[in-house]
Amino acid sequence: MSVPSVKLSNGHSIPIIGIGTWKSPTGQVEQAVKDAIDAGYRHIDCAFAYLNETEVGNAIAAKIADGTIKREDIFITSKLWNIFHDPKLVRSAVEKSLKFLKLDYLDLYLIHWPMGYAYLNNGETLFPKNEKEEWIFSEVDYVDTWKAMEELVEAGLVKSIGLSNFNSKQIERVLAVAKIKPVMNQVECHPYLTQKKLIEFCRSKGIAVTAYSPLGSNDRPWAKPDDPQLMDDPRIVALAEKYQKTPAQILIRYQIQRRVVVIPKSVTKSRIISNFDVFGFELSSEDIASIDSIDCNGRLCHLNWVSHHPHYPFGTDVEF
Ligand code: NAP
Ligand code: SBI
Repeated sequence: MSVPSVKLSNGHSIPIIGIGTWKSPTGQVEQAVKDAIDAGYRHIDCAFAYLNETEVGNAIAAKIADGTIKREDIFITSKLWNIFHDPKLVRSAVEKSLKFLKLDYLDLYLIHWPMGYAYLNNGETLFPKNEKEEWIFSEVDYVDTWKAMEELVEAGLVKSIGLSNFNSKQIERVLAVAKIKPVMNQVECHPYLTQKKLIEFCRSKGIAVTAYSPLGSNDRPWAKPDDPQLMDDPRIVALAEKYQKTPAQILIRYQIQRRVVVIPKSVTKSRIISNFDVFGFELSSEDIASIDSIDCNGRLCHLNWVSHHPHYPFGTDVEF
């Protein structure tokens, strides 16, 4: 069975479910991506900053070599990390990801965050801070980064370009300069943060949306023991019982029915398989509405330690 897909504004299509790879350990991600491809996934969400693109690339190469897939059968996303926002650094940044992933093109390349960080130590420092542990940012405006992203499409290194973690005002600024429009905005999205307004806004501009942390990212490094766990939420658990599915399957199916691309992460083979088994049932419109009503502006990837950045996207002055 081919994976249902979402059509992008430039005519390319993205499989509606992909496997996430943030926090997937280097010793496990290669097998996880092989398991995902064997289970039917045809979309892998990667990023330079995850520091595991070499192992993801090993898995893709192995699955091409053993005949399971051809390059054109699989959709690979990577992301420009915050230290590479200077237009002069953009091409070498994508070339690093291409080399790690052992690919000659990416299907989608995203500006990972609107916030630029300083480029130090030949790019070895991903989270630059001074001796007082204060963040060091870069002056670059993401609209200038966008113009350099466009050159990657023209050079044939990437099929599509897009954004991640951009708010509506930041998207408007990109659209105002864009010769090639962003096809995607990848943002945090789950029942605690449904992103209704941002999704509507993106769609009105022809921009598709990918939901990251769709299961509540319980392995995020800053999670505290008492934080609410989305997959244990009684409202999600009740729906799982009603449909005889797992809470994760309910959360993934919710996004699919809203036509939002979804990228659950797992390195556990049984979960990789069950998370993909979401095409044989349908949530009722009442149950979708009940999930919508869970929204509580519950942002997990808030990055509030860089909220003083001039391009921090989640300020109080923006509605969405
Ligand atoms: P997530 O997918 O919401 O949750 C991952 C966690 O859920 C892991 O601990 C995983 O455990 C567990 N899990 C997976 N399937 C499960 C199941 N069926 N039952 C129980 N637990 C299950 O979190 P995420 O990694 O934050 O988000 C997904 C992907 O989105 C990332 O990996 C990354 O690719 C992308 N992302 C992008 C951004 C961005 O800024 N653009 C930010 C965050 C995330 P195991 O792995 O141990 O199975
Ligand atoms: C990293 F590689 C390191 C930290 C970190 O925190 C914020 C969330 C994020 C990100 O920027 N993109 C992710 O997928 N996770 C991340 C990634």
